[in-house]
Amino acid sequence: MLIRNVVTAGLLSALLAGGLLGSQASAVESNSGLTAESPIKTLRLWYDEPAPDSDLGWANSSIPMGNGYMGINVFGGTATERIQITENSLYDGPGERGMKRKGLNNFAEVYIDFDHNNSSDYTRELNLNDGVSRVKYEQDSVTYSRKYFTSYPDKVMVIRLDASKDGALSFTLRPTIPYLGEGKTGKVMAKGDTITLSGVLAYYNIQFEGQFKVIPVGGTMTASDQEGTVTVSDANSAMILIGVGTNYQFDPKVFLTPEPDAKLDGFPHPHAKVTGYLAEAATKSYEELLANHLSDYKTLLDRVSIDLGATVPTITTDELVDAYPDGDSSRYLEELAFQFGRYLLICSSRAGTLPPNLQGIWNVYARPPWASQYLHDTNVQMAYAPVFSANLPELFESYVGLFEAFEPRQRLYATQYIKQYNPSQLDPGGDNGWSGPFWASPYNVPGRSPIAGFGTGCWIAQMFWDYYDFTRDESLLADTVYPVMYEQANFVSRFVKDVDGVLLADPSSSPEQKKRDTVGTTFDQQMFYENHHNTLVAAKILGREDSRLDLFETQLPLLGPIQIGKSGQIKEFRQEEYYGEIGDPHHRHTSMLLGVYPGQLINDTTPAWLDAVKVSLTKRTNKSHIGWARAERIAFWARVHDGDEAYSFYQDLLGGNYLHNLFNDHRGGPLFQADANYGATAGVAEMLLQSQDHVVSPLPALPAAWSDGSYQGLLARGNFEVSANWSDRHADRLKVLCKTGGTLSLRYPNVADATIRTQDGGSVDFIVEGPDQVRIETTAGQTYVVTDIPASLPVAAPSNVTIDKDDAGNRIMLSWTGSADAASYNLYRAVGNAAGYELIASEIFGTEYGCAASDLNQIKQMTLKVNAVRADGRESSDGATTIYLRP
Ligand code: FUC
Repeated sequence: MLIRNVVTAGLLSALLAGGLLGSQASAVESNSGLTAESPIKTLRLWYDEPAPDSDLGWANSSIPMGNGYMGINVFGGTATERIQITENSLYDGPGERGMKRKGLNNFAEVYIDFDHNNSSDYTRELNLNDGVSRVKYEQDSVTYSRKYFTSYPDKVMVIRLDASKDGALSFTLRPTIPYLGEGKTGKVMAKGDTITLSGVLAYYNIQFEGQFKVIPVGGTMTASDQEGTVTVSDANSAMILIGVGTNYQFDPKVFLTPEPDAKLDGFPHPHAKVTGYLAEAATKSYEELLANHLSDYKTLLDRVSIDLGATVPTITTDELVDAYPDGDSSRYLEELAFQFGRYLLICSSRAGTLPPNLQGIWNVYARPPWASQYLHDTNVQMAYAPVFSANLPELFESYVGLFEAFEPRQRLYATQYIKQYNPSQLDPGGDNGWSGPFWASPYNVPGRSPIAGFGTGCWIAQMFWDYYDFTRDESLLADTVYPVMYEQANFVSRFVKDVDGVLLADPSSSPEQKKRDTVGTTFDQQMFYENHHNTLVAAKILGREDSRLDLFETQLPLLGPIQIGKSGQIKEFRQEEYYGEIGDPHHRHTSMLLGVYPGQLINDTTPAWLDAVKVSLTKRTNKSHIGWARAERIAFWARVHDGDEAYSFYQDLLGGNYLHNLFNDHRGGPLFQADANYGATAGVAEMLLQSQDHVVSPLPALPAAWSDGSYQGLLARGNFEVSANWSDRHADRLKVLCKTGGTLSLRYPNVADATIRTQDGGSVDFIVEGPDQVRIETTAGQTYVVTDIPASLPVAAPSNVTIDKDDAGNRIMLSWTGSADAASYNLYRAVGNAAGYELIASEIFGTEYGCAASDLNQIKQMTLKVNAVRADGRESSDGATTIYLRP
C-alpha cells in the first residue's frame, strides 16, 4: 500500500516540549518564520479580533478546521465563544429549486460563555504547521488561552482551556441545535460531565447525535439538564471533547431506495458510535490526543513544503488579504494559500467519511448555496485536483467510499440510457457499465442532466486512474481502479454512435453552456478518449485480455477527440467554425481544454494541439471572475508552459476571491465555495511540477515573480517525489525520490549535460533522449540528484506571422516579425486536426517565405508555424502561428 511517513519520535517530543506546539505556544510567539523545532516556515492565519458573530463573520472570518467526521468554524469570542459544527451527512430536502434549496444542514452551534467583556491583547490563529487553532487574551490581569484541534485518529474535536492563574477559569458550555422546526426535531440534555444533543431530520429520517464531554482540572462542575449546559467554576484548566455522528452509512441501499425516509432504514442510531468515540478519547490525556493528531496531520502536511522567498509578515491575515489587490502581492500569501488548500483537503477528505462537497465540510446554513452538492462537471474534480500532485493520495479514499455506494445506482441508469439512446448496443442482462452522474448528494444520484454530457463519468474515472498512476500500487489498480475505468469504458463503448466513421456522443453537452443536447462536444469526446486509452494501458499492466478490450482498441482512433477550428482554436462544439460562434465565448467552464488539464491527451508530443489550446485560452480571456474558473486557468496556462500568465490568474484569484479566513468567494455575497481553494493548490503544483505523458518535468511554468525558491515533496506520475531549488529562474538542484522504481524520464533544459548522482554520490547510468531529456532506469527507494545544470538561454520566438498572398493554392507567401536571436527559421505545418507539426522548410534566412507543396491545393485548413533557430542550433520553444484556410 501507500508509503506513509510518520512523525519521528524525536520531532514529536521536541514539539511537545513546549516549542511551537507546546502548552505555552501562542499566536504572538510564532511569527518568526523558521523555528528551531521545525524546518518548515511558520504558516499561520492570525487576527487581532474575534470573527463577527454573523453569517458574514462565519464566511469571512471564522477559522475552519475538520477531521472528515466534522467540519468546524471557530469564531474566537471572549464574552462568548461560538463553534459551529458541520456533519456532511446531515442533509435535508427537497425544498424548492434554485440556489437556496434545502441541502446540507448546520449540525450544531456551540457556545461557551465566559463573560469576559474587557479583554485586551487579543490574538487568534490557525497554525497550519500543526493544525491547531489558538485564542489568547488578557482579562482582569489573567491570560486566558484556548487551543483547538480536530483529530482524525481519535474522531473528536479537542478544546483545551487554560488560565495563567489557578482557579481563574469559569465558563458555561451551551450546545444548541440550529434550524429546529423545519422538519428538524431534537433536544439537548446534560448529565454529569456530558451534554448530549440529539434529534431527527425528517426528510431522510436522519438520526443525529453530538456529545460534549467536559474534563476540568480543579474547581467545580455542574450540569443543568433543563438548560442542556455544563458550568465549570474556578478551575485551573479544562478539556472539552466533542464527537458527532448520524445513522448514515456508505451503502448502495441508500441510493437504490427511492423513498427518502426509508434510505437509512436498519442503520443503527449513532448514540453507541458517538459514545464510543468519546469514551475512547477520554482515556487519553490532552498530550496523547495532541500527539495522535500531530502524527496523523503532520504525516500529511509535511510531505510538501514550498518556499517562494517569503518572510513571515507581522500584519494580520485580514490586512494581508486586503493589501494583495492593491499591488502588495505578498509572496507569503502565495505560499500560505498553496498550503491552505492542502490543509482544507486534509480536514475534509478522510477515508471512511463523506468527501468534500461544494462547501467542503463547512456549512452554517439550512439552505446552502447549490445545496452543498457534489457536482461532477468541474467542482468535485477540482476538489481532488491537488490530491495526487500535492502528495496526499490516500485522501482520495473518501471519494472512493461515496463512489462505491452510488455506483450500483449508476449501473441501472447506464442500462436505461443505452436502451433510450442506442438500443442496438444494449446488453439485456444489464452489463452496460455505469454512466456518469452530473450531480449527487450523499443520498441521491438523480440521473442525467442536459447541463453536462456523459463525459462526467470518464472524468471521475480519470481521478481513479491518477490514483494508481501517481502511487503505482498494483493491487489498488486491480481491486479499485481498473473496474471503475473498465465499466465506464463499457458504457461509453455502447453509447457512442457512428456518424460518418466517427464515434460520437449523442446527446452531448459542453458543461453549463446554453447549447445543450447536441452531438459530439469536445468535452465528451476527449473524456471518452482519455478513459478508453487509460483503460487499455491499465489492462496491459494487469495482463488482462478480452473481447471488450479489443473493442475499446478499435474504437479509440474513431473517437475524434480534438477538432481545430478556423480561428486555430480547440473547438468546443463540433458545429463551431470560428471561436465563440456557439455558446458564451468567455464562459467560466472551459471544458474543451480538459484534454490538456487535468487530462493528458494534449501534451508536449502534440505541439499543434498545445498551440490551439493557447488560442482558445487567449480568446476565453480572464473575464470570468468566478473563483474556481480562475484556479483552473492557472493550471491550463501552466500546462502550456506560460508561468507568467498562470501567475496572473493566481494573483487575480488571491486578490479577487480570497476572504479574510482564506475561504474562496465563488462570487457574490460572499458565497463560499471550497473548490477554488483546492484548485489554487493544484494550479500552483502544476506551475512547479508536471508529469503528463510520463515525463517528469520540474519547474515547467515558473513565473518571473518567483525567480528564487524551492519546494520539497511534490508528487509526479510514477510515484516520484520531486524537490527543486532554483535561483534566477534556473534550477540549482533537482531531486527525485523513486518510491516504486521504474523508468524515470526527466525533462529540464540542458539536463543531458548536468551531473546526475544518487543521494550518496554514486554514479548513475542514464540515456540521453535529447539535450533537455534523460531517461533513468531507477531503483525503488533511491534518490537521484541533478546538479550543475548548464544555464539554457531561451531563444526568442518570431511573432506576427501573416499570409500575404495565396496563389490559388499553389504557393503561399508568408512574412513575420523576426527574432533577434535567429540565425535562421524553420517552417512547420499541421494539416487539419493534426496533433503534431511536419517540418516543411528549414534554413530560411529572411523573414519572408514562399511556401509551395504538391498537395497544397488539397489542403482545406492548416496551422503554419515559424520557429527561430539560433546559431548554436537551439530552436525557440515557442513560435509564431497562423491559420491557412483554402479560399
Ligand atoms: C457549477 C459552476 C458554478 C458553481 C456551481 C456550484 O455549476 O458552473 O460556477 O460553481 O457549479
